[in-house]
Amino acid sequence: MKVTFVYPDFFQYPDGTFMPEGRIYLGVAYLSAVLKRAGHETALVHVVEPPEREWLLQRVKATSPDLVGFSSTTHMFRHVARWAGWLAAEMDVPVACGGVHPTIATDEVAKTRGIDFAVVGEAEDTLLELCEALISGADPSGIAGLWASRPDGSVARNPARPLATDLDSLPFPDRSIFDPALFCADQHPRGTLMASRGCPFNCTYCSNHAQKSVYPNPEKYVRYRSPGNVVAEIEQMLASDGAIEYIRFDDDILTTDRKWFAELSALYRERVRMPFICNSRVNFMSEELAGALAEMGCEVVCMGIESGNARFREEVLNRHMSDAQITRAFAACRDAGMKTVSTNMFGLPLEDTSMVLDTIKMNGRCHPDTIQVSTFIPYPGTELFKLCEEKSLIEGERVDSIFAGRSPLRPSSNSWEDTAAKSNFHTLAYTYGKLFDARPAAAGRLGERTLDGLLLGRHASGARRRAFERFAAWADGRWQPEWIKY
Ligand code: B12
Ligand code: SF4
Repeated sequence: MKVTFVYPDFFQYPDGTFMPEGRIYLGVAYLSAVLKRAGHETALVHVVEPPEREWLLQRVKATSPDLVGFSSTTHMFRHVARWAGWLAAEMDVPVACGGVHPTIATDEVAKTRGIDFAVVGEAEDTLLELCEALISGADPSGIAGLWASRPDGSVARNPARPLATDLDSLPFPDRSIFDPALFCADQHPRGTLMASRGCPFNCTYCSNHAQKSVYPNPEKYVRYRSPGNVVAEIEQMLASDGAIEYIRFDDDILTTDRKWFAELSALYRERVRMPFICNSRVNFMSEELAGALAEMGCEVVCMGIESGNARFREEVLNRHMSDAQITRAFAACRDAGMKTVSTNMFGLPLEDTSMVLDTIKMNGRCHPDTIQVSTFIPYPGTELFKLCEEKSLIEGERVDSIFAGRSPLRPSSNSWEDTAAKSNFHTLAYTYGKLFDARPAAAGRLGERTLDGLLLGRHASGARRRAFERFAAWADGRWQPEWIKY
């Protein structure tokens, strides 16, 4: 059987233009590997910019598929839904859709015209079973993890199958279906892989807890491959792609299990010895771990700050970490010689301008080399989505990216101060950073209070606004380090 995957891979800038991503996506690469191992054929239509109808139809038809498989995040689903309609009007081929969005919003996907099967959760076994049923002519509507549209318009809803726990039994991802000609520049020197699956935390804005909740064995959500299996995949990747200059571990947190990480680290040092980038979490970071990461070859660590307001983090975001833990984690990485990236959100529900400023100032204290700032988007099935619904905050359409500068939420403030804080996030964070380090410290504190006062002060708004704009024009880019890739 021939399965053609269609993978949308672009995001939108604030001005409405689209940026092609053009990256390897392991979800589809794993599925392709499992299908090929079972004797099936696969193809990929890698969609790196919003396509014309004819372009997409021609590409899919050219692969002569027996099954088309769309992959979709929440952001991409409005595109995928439209494309599935195009296919339904032109082709007589069964269509499945899997990925994060079908996992957490299965009902919406299953009801979409042109989608015959919505696939819940990790799908290596589900997709294989679906292919076998389609070949043998068996009724697929009872396959675990599959929501199947019946001819009478009803939907057969089969809960997710238990999480597979032996990740070593999976073949290495099939990267060969990706055409390097479509890669963005960042992808070429980067060897991307995942050494584990899942995250033990339940941050209320992140789709992890919603994804975890669909499985009958959620306690098994965090799983590790054996270090030998991970290193063997890296060796295979390096042997087949001479352009790779560094490794990117895409695991949500690479450092959750100390013992496993120590074994991986020893093997990586012995057999790979290549610089790498990974994600960690401040509550795992210590001087000791930072030293171990640096020694292993880690050059960049990405960690979430998300909100600089301690109470909000604790009570609304379910992120249990103190301000001191955050600053110490960034300092530990820096002292060990690694670069750091902080990830942050604004536009969170119940967030006011002073809380945006808390996040900015926390970045000032942490001195990350690169500060990623995104707009909060509520994902279906998450706790924060429920809160947004309870408070009737959702009023707009879904957007294609967390970097589009838009959100479907009613803005918590329309004041110039709020807009100014958000649009000058980097300038402010790096300026506060300078003030926190200033000597004498009293001069720094005076500068901090002055800057706070421009955005939060009670004095007449017009004069403050003019003063802020003068400051922002002067400080823009002044202290900002070069943007690092992560
Ligand atoms: C690598 C990664 C990326 C890559 C690849 C994108 C992608 N499609 O996942 C890049 C860098 C491009 C990326 C970009 C973005 N990402 Co990202 N990313 C990840 C990350 C860290 C790993 C994904 C991965 O490879 N997982 C491993 C594979 C094996 O698991 P999987 O993806 O779930 O795939 C399995 C199933 O879903 C299913 N499946 C998947 N596709 C298909 C297709 C078919 C036909 C079938 C049957 C089944 C199926 O089978 C797969 C194998 O078991 C995840 C977090 C995570 N831990 O999953 C976030 C994650 C997917 N990203 C997220 C976000 C928000 C983004 C961005 C929006 C950020 C932005 N730029 O604005 C963009 C959006 C990109 C887009 N086109 O929509 C969110 C998505 C939330 C949501 N509800 O949509 C996630 C879940 C992070 C989070 N925890 O919130 N991301
Ligand atoms: S720690 Fe990161 S990946 Fe894990 S639940 Fe929180 S935001 Fe998601």
